[in-house]
Amino acid sequence: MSTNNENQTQNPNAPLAKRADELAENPSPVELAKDRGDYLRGSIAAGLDDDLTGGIADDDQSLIKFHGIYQQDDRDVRAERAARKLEPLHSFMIRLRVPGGILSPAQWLAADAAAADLTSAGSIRLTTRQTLQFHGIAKENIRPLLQTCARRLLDSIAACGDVNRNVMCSAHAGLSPAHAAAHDAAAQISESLLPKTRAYFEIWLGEEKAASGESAASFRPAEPLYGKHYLPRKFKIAVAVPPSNDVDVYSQDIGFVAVVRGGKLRGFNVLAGGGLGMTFGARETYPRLAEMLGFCAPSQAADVAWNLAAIQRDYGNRSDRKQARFKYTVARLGIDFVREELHRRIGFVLPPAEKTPPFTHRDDVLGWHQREDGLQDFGIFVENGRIARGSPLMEALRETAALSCCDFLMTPNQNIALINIADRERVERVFSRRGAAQDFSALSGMRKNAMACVALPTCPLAFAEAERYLPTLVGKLEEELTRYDLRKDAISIRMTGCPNGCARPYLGEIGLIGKSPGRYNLYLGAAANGARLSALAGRNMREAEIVAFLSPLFADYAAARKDGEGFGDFLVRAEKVRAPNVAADFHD
Ligand code: SRM
Ligand code: SF4
Repeated sequence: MSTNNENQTQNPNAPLAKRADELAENPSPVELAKDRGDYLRGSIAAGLDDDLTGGIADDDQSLIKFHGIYQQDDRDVRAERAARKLEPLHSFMIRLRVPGGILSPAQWLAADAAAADLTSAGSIRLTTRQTLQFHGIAKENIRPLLQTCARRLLDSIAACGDVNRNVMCSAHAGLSPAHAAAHDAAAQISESLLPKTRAYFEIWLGEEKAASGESAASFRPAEPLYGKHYLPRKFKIAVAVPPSNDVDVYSQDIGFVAVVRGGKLRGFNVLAGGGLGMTFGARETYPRLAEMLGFCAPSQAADVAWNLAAIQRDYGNRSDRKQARFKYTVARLGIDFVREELHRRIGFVLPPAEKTPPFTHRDDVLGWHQREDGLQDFGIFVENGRIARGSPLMEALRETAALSCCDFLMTPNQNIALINIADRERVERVFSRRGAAQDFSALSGMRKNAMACVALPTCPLAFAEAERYLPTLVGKLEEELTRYDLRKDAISIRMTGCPNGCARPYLGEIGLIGKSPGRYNLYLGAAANGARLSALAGRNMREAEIVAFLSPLFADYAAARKDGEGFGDFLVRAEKVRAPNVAADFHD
């Protein structure tokens, strides 16, 4: 596997950061909030009872993220409310933790009820990390919502915050025993890296706090991995099963690539140091692909992940949050140093990576798929992951869940698949009765491979629209694609409202990053299989400029591509764009 990160890292013997139970020098404000937070409690519980405001205190806004919750406000009405001297229209977003993305029918029904009864948005938003979010939750509804979920063994622990986030795993878990074993490994990794504090259970589920609390050292189970200050920054892990790279394994802090022999999971090639976020105008921030560390057995995966997270805990930057992700730690220390440090901590040496089939695609199987074990899966296209209140899809999913005839798999492409179906006709009847049957052949290849982040109106960091606008732009581009007979081609397009990279746009063959309302930077040339980042091709472009820029490239692609060559790969081969050689080149 060759990526544009090779030869990138050196070992400048950077000084050790403080351990997580000590306070860093020049700690960032979030480090101070964690320090004061008493293992993620802060004054969250008291803030919930304060009905003078719809929001919560500053420190608690940092701590509540570790519980999978964000304070937000409706940006569509922010200016109007400010003019009327009202506080912003606060509400909360909750993101569930669903390792590998699979929900039982009862869990789907719980999520559906929570969205319908306890949120103003009424929608379920599937995310790019195989889980779901609820938007528009009033402060007083957070507890009831989390309790509704808990009754079906669902939680939002560590879905956000400076901890290991939702662990992803290649979609279609039911495809083979190797896929199932990979899912088990993802679940074990998730479990082993979960925070141990009881704060979530006390604040949201009414568990009584132990008399002396966790802050009394003698009673404290404490946080064996995270310590008092948790990780310096969010931390992300995915398990990929080649030839599918639907999880975008190179973009993860740690990536596990399944090695399958004779239909059985033999182990994983382990990658470290990927991540996508950057800040405009800050060259020292950049997207970066993960580098290879070596091979481990399935039973070693959780230990390897735990110890890599511990290396980040001890060496990561706790002063500057823009330099705090593991990718910068790996770039600063060098991958060889990280490997040696890992070996020292786990007490054995990872053998070299093993050969795996190349990654060939990242898209989902839409429509019906007959499996070898006789069961069927049904992949459903969900535009940008939004399942709207009262939509035919929402109704059909609810009715199917009530039949208890399948499981629900949320994919890394913001889609959903009903899996493990024995009776196809039963599901088809529901979808057709509810008007939710989809004609997948009518969808263009680009639309099926489009992803947009949430952006406006809820995301406080958005400079431009994404989810609400990408479908319109795709419509305009489809007209150009049709002219060159490319309508069916699977060209990936990904849009975000800011450079943080939530829809993994730097790995889209076409990436659009919001600069300001209606204007986007254009990135081109990422590999179709996700192993190469894209490069900046245009700045501050409006819709007409984007379409005019891409149309001749579509014409060239149609005329001169090789058999099976992806759009991004063609652009690089034909020297229409220069892909960055190393991540630090990204801005040039
Ligand atoms: Fe993200 C922050 C939404 C996947 C990089 N992301 C946010 C916040 C929470 C805004 C905030 O901090 O207040 C967004 C909430 C919007 C809203 O109103 O719902 C948000 N991120 C999302 C989701 C929902 C996008 C989507 O449309 O699906 C994804 C939820 C994933 C999940 O289920 O856990 C989501 N975010 C990602 C990804 C992709 C991935 O993980 O595979 C990335 C790039 C990969 C990476 O982390 O390097 C990503 N989000 C960020 C960053 C930049 C991090 C960085 O290293 O600089 C931020 C901002 C931050 O952390 O400071 C951010
Ligand atoms: Fe918000 Fe930016 Fe993430 Fe989009 S990419 S959801 S605008 S943080």
